Amino acid sequence: MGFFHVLLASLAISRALGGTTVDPAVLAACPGYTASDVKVHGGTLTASLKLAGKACNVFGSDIPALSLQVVYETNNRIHVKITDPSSARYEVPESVLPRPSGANPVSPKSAAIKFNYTTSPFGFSIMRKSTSEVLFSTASHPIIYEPQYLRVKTNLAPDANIFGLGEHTNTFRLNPDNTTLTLWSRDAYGVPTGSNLYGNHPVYFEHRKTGTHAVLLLNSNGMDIKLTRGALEYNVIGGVLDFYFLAGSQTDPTEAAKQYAEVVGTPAEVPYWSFGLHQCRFGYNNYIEVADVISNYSAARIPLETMWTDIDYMDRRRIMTVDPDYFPMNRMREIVEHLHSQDQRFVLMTDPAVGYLPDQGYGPYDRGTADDIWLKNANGSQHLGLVWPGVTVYPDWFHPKIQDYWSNEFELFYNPETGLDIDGAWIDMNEPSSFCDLPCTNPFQQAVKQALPPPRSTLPPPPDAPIFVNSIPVRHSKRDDLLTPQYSINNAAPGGNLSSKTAFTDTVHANNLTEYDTHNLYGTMMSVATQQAMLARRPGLRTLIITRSTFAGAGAHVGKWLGDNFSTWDHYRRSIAGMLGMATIYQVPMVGADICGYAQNTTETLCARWAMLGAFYPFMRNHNSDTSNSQEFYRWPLTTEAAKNVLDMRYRLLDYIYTSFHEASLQGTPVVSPLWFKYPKDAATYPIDLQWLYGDSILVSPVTEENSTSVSIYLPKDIFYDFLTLTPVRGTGAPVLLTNVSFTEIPVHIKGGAVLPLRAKSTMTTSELRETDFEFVVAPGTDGKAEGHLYIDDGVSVDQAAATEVAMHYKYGTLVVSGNFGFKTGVNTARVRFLNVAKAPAVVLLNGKVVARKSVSYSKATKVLDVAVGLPFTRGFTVTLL
Ligand code: MIG
Repeated sequence: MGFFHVLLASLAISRALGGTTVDPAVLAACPGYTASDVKVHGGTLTASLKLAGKACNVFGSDIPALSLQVVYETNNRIHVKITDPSSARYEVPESVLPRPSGANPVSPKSAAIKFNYTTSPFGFSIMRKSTSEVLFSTASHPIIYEPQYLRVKTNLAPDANIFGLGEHTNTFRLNPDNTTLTLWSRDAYGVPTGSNLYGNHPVYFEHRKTGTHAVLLLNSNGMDIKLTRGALEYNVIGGVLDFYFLAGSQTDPTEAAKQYAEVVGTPAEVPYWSFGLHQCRFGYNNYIEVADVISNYSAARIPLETMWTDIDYMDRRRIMTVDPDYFPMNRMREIVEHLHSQDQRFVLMTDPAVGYLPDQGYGPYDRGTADDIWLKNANGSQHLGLVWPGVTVYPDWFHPKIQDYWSNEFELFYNPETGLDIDGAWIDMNEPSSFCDLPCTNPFQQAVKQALPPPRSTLPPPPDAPIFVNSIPVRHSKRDDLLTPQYSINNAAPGGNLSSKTAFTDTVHANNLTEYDTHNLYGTMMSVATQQAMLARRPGLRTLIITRSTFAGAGAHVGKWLGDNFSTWDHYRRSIAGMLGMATIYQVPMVGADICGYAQNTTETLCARWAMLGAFYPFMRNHNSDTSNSQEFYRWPLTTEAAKNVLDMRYRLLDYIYTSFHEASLQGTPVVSPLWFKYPKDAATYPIDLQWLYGDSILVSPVTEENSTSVSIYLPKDIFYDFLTLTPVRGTGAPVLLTNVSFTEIPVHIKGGAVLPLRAKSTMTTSELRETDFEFVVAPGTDGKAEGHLYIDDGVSVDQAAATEVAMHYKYGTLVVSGNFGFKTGVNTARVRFLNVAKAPAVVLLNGKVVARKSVSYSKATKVLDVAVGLPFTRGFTVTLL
């Protein structure tokens, strides 16, 4: 450290714990680059960039010459890449994130945005052509390009609304004043606001009244992104500058989401059952407790779809084993068989770290060693970490044999005949996490003891392993310092070191890639390998995989939970922004926070409120830490009732959200979104992150304060309908105070303009739900029209032989349901409910025939007209109100 202090002091840089700040005078002396040799061919521009003066060498040596490549890849996407032609710098491998094609550039004339540049000093900007607005501009901020430091700064409008740059627990709309977003995967217990968390998504959406656009910096190195009023600044410790500028749209933010999905991939479809209720906890002590929870849910008549088991099941915390005394295989198999016989499901946790247990007959270690697939130290030895089983090795997801290894381990342990027939996989600790504080100074045995939970059996002595080999910095090359680069990102891990509590950054993957460059990809690569392993076990079947660490593109493979939150009202509220970040911005829509809170003790009312809020996360799971009081929904009367009430809503809406997911998988349309997505011109919606839309048309507005039975919600100028009473509510673009919201109710509104496909009743399992009739709720908009979609398939197959795709259109008193009914549901349409009907129609026609009086009912009080239909859902139909 002393060496760096001297060095850095001479550059007038302070390297405080918690990030590096640079003296503005030093930056002002940076020369930037001059562009020359500019060549334009249709939608492609290339140029050479030469250092424009004396190097400033802020955090290393300025690279004297760079290459610029600009491609108008589509009418809405410009790709700007700046590389060092003299050396192959690390770039996010195509194998991890395949790039969209740039092979057929479009003409700049047809593009919605334009790349402009200045030659000397070189700077560039992106302009929306239709309005001439500058969306991004490096003007007056010279680019800095060094081996381990990249700096790009763009001007922003002072009132810019910026979203994204997560994972974080900040407000959804980022505070533009002095906010630093640090991207470096971290096991972030307690998900502290303002710190780097598990996932990394270097993309932001900027929304203005005049439009929404998006910017992705496709780079997996550690970085700080700093927002100061009027500017956004990237400080990156490696890789290349690889920007995608997305035009988005002047009118519809959804276009920005779709364009982002074109770059990182659209979300994976998940099984129908995965929208059921999931129950989990860390600290089920034995198989009997697991079985009891399953029984207690059914006794309480709360529909439990999937039971989960945390690392408790493992033998001494070793993956791919069961504890022979507490979770014996035959009993665990009995549980899985019981669940499956009841149309319920089972998910288990798998960690990446494998116990370092040479010569002990531990198959996962021995087979991996035989295949040589572990992450390596620079000297070629196995890199050792400290995780649940004690000393561990880490799979290297870049290794050519890794998929076979991982699939084989899944096949052996999760074998339906001999092992645990899981329906989905839960993958944790994949930042990757380690319990070691660099440089692992605790006496090793102490560390192992601290790492493990209060023993319920006596721990074996730890193996005699050379853990401290890692504490001596090993230089990767003369040039790069992989352990302590000069620019220190604001990593919140103890001591702030990049290698703290994770695999060391000087470790090496196959192809000589370093952990320094690829750290942020670890969780996503494990996700892909796990998806493939699950597909290999059950060919052709979709699966549910929930990961903790993600990078851009992860959603194309897996879902994610938001990590170790607390059972607090603050984390209850923050979870909404967390969900919106993942689902709306990052294209990871299968997302939810731990309902009722993970660490600390929840309360009856917090858990009741959270059950209801969490029913409108796409992924609904109650999960708890090992040291917290039990919090299954049946534990308290209010919570039980709240959960039942809201699961009734969630299950009736299940096909609606399933349809939304299907559309997302095709186009990247968000499954949940903030209000501003639907009301982009209404500035009052921009900061709102305590209300959201579940699917296109369900507005969720939970009570947000402890002990409160009221909530002030915002209703834009539009028409809404109370979800339960179906009565119309006019929004005026002002706050509305809702009072007397009991602890078992959550305010939910239908946004006018929707035809909702609901199941006529909820059920105890999603299998039974699929056998339940439909009903359609017609909720006209202010223009008197409404529409919706319904997509149905078998719910589990990757490739569908047949699907039902139906559109519902309503206008001027006529509902038309039409489409393709390829998938046979075997159910009927029970009824159609028309909302906001001013007076009972004289006659109702169903497919042109008069409907009998007794099949029509009208309520003056609610203005709801119910029409019994009773037709098999095998072809379209029309209902006309005359
Ligand atoms: O070091 O498996 O975020 O959900 O219960 C903690 C035990 C490891 C962290 C996960 C949490 C899980 C816990 N895990």
